[in-house]
Amino acid sequence: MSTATVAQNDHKEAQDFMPINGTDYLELYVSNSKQAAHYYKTAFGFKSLAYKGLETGSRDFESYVVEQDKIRLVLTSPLKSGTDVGRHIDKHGDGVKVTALWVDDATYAYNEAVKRGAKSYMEPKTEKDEDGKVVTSGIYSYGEVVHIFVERKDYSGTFLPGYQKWESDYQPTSTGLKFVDHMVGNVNEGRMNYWVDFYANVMGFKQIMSFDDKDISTEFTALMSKVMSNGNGRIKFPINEPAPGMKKSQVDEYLEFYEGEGVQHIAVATDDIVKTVSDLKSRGVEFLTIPTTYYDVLTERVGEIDEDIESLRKLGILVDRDDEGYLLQIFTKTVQARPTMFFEIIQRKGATSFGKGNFKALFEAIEREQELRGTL
Ligand code: TYF
Ligand code: FE
Repeated sequence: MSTATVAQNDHKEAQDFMPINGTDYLELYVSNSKQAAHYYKTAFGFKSLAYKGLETGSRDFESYVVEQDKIRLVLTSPLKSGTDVGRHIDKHGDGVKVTALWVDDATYAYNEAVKRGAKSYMEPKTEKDEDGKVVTSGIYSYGEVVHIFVERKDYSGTFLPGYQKWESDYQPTSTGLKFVDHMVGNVNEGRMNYWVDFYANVMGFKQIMSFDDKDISTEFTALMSKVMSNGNGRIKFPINEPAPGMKKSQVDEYLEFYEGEGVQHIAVATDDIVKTVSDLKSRGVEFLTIPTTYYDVLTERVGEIDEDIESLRKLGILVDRDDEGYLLQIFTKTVQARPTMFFEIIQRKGATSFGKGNFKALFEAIEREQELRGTL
């Protein structure tokens, strides 16, 4: 069976034992948080939001928080040697450490998850400042990635207690990025189903899609992927594992260079992908390119769409259709020294799928990058 399957997604939120309102923030451990923050502002159109570091009494770590619409990135670096953050960076390079999930009750979420088998990262703790209180708790996921539950219903501050507002005269205009659509993990060969079961059992997520190595393969490389979603669909976690192929797949390359399992891509939504991608390109963000012959048969493949095909061709934006509508998507090149994490820009026009019709063109584009790196 090589067909993508869409499971029924009609379960009531009331039956969800783990209600999640959305992604609260993503924290990246990086080797230079100050410059990373500048990069996300300048290149991606984020704005300065909050800061903690020496000036706020944080002696060991410095974190810059940037924001664009509902997306918040926390960029953290150590201020001295010998820290666990430093060890994480030494092993993995820059990458996502925390996927924070916005919940109404972080104690309840933690207790439910741990009761169902999650490994504890942080017991529920309450932090207060003049703007109220926040409760956070945390569990481990694949690799060294953790989920932190954030309960902020009694908080009106800028970000979290411990942070001060980051005042900056430099606030680039938005590029139209709105929210995190999905976040993809790469796990070791043979471990995809383990993590699928983890999200089902521990978090109450449902599998909404599955791609096998026949769906996701080129002449040379293959991988498998299953998509887990929470009840309201605001959290979607595809999980990839490498599949045997003639050459080293992108997932193998990731696992080798990240030295373990981790977050492969963060897909961010826009409601005007042509404008967003034009903007990002003009600010220096680099995207994977595909042969322009892709556009010769595009209308034949996906039917009529609202966008001008010539604009899509110029920008290299991909299109795919499912039963519910269509989507437009494009992928950046990897964004740090190691060939590990990248971003996807996605605009959904009804479609709830992930661009299966583009997998071949996309994976061939990735293989061309791997070829240049000598890692294929
Ligand atoms: O998230 C997805 O499933 C799509 C396609 O290594 C994809 O963005 C899947 C695997 C991969 C890169 C992109
Ligand atoms: Fe994706």
